[in-house]
Amino acid sequence: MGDELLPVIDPKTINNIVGDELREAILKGVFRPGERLRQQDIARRLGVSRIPVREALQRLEAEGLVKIQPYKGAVVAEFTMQDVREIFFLRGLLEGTAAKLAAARMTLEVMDNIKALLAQMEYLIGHDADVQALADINARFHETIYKQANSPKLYNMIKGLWMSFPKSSLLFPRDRASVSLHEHQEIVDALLAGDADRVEALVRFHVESVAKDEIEWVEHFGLESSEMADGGDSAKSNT
Ligand code: NI
Repeated sequence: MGDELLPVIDPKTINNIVGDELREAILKGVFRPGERLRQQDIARRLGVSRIPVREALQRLEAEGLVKIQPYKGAVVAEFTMQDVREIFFLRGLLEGTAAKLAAARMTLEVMDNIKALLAQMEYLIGHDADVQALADINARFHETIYKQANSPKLYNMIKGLWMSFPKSSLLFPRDRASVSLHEHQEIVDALLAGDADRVEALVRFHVESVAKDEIEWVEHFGLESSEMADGGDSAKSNT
């Protein structure tokens, strides 16, 4: 045990940490769609060598967040309306299915957690909480339901779709939060009633309803509108 003073860090761990940091920065809009990702700059910012940065960029390319172009190097992937529509369509199908499976396996304990998250969202909206707090509570509400489906592959596919394009492209008018709250309430009521088919239909409707608002917003302001939208009365949120 004499080497305790020299902790060995697995290169795989460094690659994962760099990959997670980069993914988060892209999803949060620190790097914008179309922006160049210079290995050297990123390595310096994260205090690592270029090797884990290169590996992380390759992994993010496989995930669809980064494009590596000849001569130009890595850039943050840009998204079209067709991409947005396709992702929301698949999300509606998968999230509806996960919620239906969850409804059939619901327990009192998980139901209590879901009700508490709904109450927290209502509180946050009533207290004019910041958009990140609303987005977090929304994500936890959905995750808690989908986990109860007990289908890890389905859950990972949903999370993959959530992470498949930069959220900086996704902005909603602030009143979206109250619409979502109402739709969440209906989902909770159907879960309490044990009506799995209704739960599936409501979750699919909820995702489609978010998609509709998102697409209207993007058609109005364009895919790259966050500066303008952040200055106005808008909210970022998953669903
Ligand atoms: Ni939602």
